[in-house]
Amino acid sequence: MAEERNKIYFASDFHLGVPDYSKSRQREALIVHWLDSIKEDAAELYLVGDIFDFWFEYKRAVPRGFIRFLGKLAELSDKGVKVTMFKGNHDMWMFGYLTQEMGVTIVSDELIIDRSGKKFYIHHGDGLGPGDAKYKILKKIFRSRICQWLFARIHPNLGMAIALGWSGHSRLKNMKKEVFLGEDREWLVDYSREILKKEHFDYFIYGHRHLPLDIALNESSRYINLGEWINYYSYGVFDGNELKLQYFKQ
Ligand SMILES: [Mn+2]
Repeated sequence: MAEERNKIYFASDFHLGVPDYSKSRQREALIVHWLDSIKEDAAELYLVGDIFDFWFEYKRAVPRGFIRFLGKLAELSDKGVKVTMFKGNHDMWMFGYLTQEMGVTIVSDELIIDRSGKKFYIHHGDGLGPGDAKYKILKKIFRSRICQWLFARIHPNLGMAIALGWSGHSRLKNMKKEVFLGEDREWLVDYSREILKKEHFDYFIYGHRHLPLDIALNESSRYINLGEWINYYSYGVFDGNELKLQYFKQ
């Protein structure tokens, strides 16, 4: 008999596709093992953005690759795991293909959920808090329907090449381990504290920072950053009682 599905899993920033095909395939294999290890006890799975280093859904075509990951995700969904994916700054162009194919829920910005009496605020983490004015403008362009429509008019051989070149700008940065700036300089900590002034959340969960972090904001609220799967293989698991940051080892 299958175990009871009573756990909620969170992970982000797989950046599938970089730094090259073979390294990405190795990472994909590891992710598939992780998904295999959680598929019996997971009630829900939240993939909190930048799962693909670049993803764009054309009306009748999608990017090549990632078939083992997508197949495993479909298997979990078919088994009854509720799968939710967030748009990250690298893969915000998910328009309904994954929903149609495997019932994945796509979240554009923040998602607020209540589970077992705990309140969760979940967001990829891009464009939040003070600073980063350049990206905030870019995000408006990336998210604009007309710009997306225009991009989709470019032949995919060229459009994908441009986009992969662009996303490759941050490739080197993405491969390196991020450094903790201190609680007072971590902008997502700042952003969470601002929200807390108005509304209570037990957990603030983000990706984007590429650094696994678990910081107490006050006696009943925590900031969790899910890290990434290039150096850390970190993920969050909520068992109905507490949320823990863990590290997958094969
Ligand atoms: Mn990222």
